[in-house]
Amino acid sequence: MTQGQAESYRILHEVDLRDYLAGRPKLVTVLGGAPGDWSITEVGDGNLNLVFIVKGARGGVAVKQALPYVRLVGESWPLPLSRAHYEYLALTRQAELAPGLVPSVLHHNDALALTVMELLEPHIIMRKGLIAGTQYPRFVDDVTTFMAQTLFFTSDLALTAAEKKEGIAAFAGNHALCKITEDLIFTDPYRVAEQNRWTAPYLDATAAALRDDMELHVAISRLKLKFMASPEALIHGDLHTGSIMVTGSETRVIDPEFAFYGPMGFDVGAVLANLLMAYFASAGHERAPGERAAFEAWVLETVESVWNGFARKFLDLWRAGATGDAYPVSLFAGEQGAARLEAERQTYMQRLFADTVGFAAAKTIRRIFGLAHNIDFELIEDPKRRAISEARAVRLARGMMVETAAFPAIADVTGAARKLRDWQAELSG
Ligand code: SR1
Ligand code: MG
Repeated sequence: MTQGQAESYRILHEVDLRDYLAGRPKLVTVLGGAPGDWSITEVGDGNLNLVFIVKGARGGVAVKQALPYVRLVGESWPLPLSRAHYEYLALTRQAELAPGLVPSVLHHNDALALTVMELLEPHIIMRKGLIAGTQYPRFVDDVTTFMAQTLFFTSDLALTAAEKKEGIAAFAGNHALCKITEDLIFTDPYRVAEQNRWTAPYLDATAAALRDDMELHVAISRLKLKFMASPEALIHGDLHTGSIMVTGSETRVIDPEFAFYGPMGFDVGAVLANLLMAYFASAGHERAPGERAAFEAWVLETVESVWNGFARKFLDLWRAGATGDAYPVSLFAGEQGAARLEAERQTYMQRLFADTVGFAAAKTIRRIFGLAHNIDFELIEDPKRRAISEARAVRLARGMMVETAAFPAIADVTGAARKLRDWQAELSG
């Protein structure tokens, strides 16, 4: 699968890419027809990479190539090409652990930082579907299976201590991508940073308040430390709704270039935060009051089902066969041991839920005050309407981060979101 190690990196433009693919017999077979007739379109709308859709007479492929810099910002922000290697490693591992829930890799070239994957068609980026008000009936079951399987089977509950440490080592070099998260999510939104932006002038006072809010600074710093110092499992690392492709009947998780061994709650929190942002953005997309009420109810039900489904599946895996070195079976013998271990499992899940709530809050605030925003809010054209939706999300997020104990169950999160649906923030300007 991996080839071309001797090759040196160059950015592949359309002509080079056509030649490159034409030189790989397996890919020629997938595409079919004459290479000169293949259509090649660059469609990347993410923050970091080039993405090409290539179509031939028989089929299509998606080609992703890492750039040596952050695409969103430009060459002034260099970024290691090695992220393509970690993404390939993660995709391969996730495909073993959650078959059918990630795109299959057809070819990878480390030197070119290039990966060729199956073309997902007619899948769309879930975030775009949510903005359009579409409900996805497969999503809960698929995303909870993906998270339970990938997180449980790469944790100390399933792995031996040696296997786990090998896993940590294999991804330890992906620290430049972790640093992006450490800066953009856990630091910049809470201080003056050149790249920060928000819906001005309406959120000027809220942005200033975040910079002075010491309770929030303590809470975000605790979360940052947890992110940096808790190698619990192989996490996707950027599991927002832009990293999920869907149809009515299929779900695929894409883009794990931020993967490393980190806290599980960071992935689960990312999914919940992005659903909650879709919920708050929805008011800004409605053309008539109440028009999207059914969709909004579905989003909140989905938030609840994602946590509940994930927790149930994770616990089922743990009960069915904990092969890892954590919680040795020999320490929990007999009926009394079994009961005590079950109580401990519940305590573990409660702690994981609190992490999830905190990380979900962090993922929300970064999208409203940091560098990288999301189109759920950005596509609300009227800035005042956008600011109203964003302010509701921020109010919930601050509570979730600073008073996490006030959200002991997922229904507390959705209940608070529901109450904020029509809250009128006092805006600046
Ligand atoms: C500079 S990269 C900005 C963001 O894009 C990615 O999708 C990650 O979320 C990252 O934080
Ligand atoms: Mg991405």
